[in-house]
Amino acid sequence: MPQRTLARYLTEEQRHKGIITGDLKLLLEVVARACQAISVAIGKGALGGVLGEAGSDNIQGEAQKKLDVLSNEILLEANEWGGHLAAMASEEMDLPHLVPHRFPKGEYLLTFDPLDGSSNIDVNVSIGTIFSVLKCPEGADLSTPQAAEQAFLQPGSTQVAAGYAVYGPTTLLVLSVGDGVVVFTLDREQGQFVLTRENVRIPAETQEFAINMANRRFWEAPVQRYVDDMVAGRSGPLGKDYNMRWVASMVADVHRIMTRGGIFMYPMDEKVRDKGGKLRLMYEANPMAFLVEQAGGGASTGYQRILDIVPEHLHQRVPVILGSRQEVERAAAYHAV
Ligand code: AHM
Ligand code: MG
Repeated sequence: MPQRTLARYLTEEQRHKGIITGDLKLLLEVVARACQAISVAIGKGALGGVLGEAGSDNIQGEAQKKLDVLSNEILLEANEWGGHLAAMASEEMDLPHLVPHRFPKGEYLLTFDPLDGSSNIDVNVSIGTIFSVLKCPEGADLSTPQAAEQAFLQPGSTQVAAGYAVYGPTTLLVLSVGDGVVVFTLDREQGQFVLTRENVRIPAETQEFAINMANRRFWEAPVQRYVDDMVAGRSGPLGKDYNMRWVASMVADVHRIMTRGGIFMYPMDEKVRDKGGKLRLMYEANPMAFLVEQAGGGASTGYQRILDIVPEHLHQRVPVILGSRQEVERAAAYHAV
């Protein structure tokens, strides 16, 4: 049986199913190659001089790590010359990055969190890259980076593809082009992603939750009640025992849910209320919500479906509750009373 590489999977989605265009295929192959390059840099660790602080802050006021900056540069350089993109936006850049005039422009927009789970870089715990692909609206004003922001402000339901790479014991690429979720494993010797899981389905029910419990006193009342009821276990109102996991890399926590189910929450809390939440809509919540829904799960703020949110700005933040469908519905029900 020949191996189904990423290139082959994408060709089939294009040629047989007509789901993706040639340009989207090229875009996804380029993103995958960039993730491979990031994986190589991470693998070198201290030997490659990639650990530690970069000595700068990003637009969110967070200290950038060397790997945040390097991963951002790798993704920008890989994607700007191929002719498949109109513009890119990233957690690490204040404004969109326009494709330089010397290169042709394409019809897609790419957003990314180049290195998710930055606090885990220096402790050798799984980290990742998250990305989202949108169509650039006809006639969008791309004359300046400031003007270009408007083109990105589309609800997550319009995404044409989304994915993440997890740099863990193995490097994985998890992808959806709106035709279910597939997982590729990086074959380090061959230097290519090989399809290793198809038709990913998140079990509808779960007994595992992921949340930063240290923030309990800052949460809103519905989340406090819900988590208290989970912790109460079999003798509480939910009538079952739960287990808790928190990697503190969204990619790793979501990937566990893609593998065996669970519910992930970064709810609104008092510390982040003025920012709208902790996680970013355009390049964290939306791509993950798209993937989770494509795998049969749910994704909500507690009050509304994440993919329905009409973004107001590029670096907007939102509360995130996602994973096993029935559990996400239960969490939303706590918000409704
Ligand atoms: P980052 O994009 O700067 O790495 O921040 C996002 C991360 C998520 O990966 C993770 O779910 C969360 O922030 C961890 O937050 P906490 O430090 O409160 O555990
Ligand atoms: Mg992140």
